[in-house]
Amino acid sequence: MSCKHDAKTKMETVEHVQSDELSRVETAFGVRGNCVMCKQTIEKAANGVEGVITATWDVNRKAMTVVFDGSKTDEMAFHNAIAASGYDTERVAGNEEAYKNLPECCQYDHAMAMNQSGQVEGDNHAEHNHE
Ligand SMILES: [Cu+2]
Repeated sequence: MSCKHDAKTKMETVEHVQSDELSRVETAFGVRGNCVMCKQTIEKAANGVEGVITATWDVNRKAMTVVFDGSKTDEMAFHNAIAASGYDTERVAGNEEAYKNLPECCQYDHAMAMNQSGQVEGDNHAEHNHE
């Protein structure tokens, strides 16, 4: 009773050789937003930038960490891409039209603190006021 594992392993492992010429730059900056949907929108925008390696937005800290190829792009490209999707960054205000088209839950407070150290202020018990 032997299962024949005849599956032909024809998967050639493609090795992505990381060239040393790639100038890997890591940076972090504040981006306003509310929730995981914001996270998707923000990260999608950042991942659309040519030269991006990784882009992660932290919902608690309201902060973006991006790693990119510095020979292809620069930090401002990420600020601009994220702002174009409707979100405020530390340096570029979010596009108003895009902001208005965000789902209601994502229409963050423009006065929100960003790029926080990680401690969330204790009063955030998410008591939504139903009118
Ligand atoms: Cu959201």
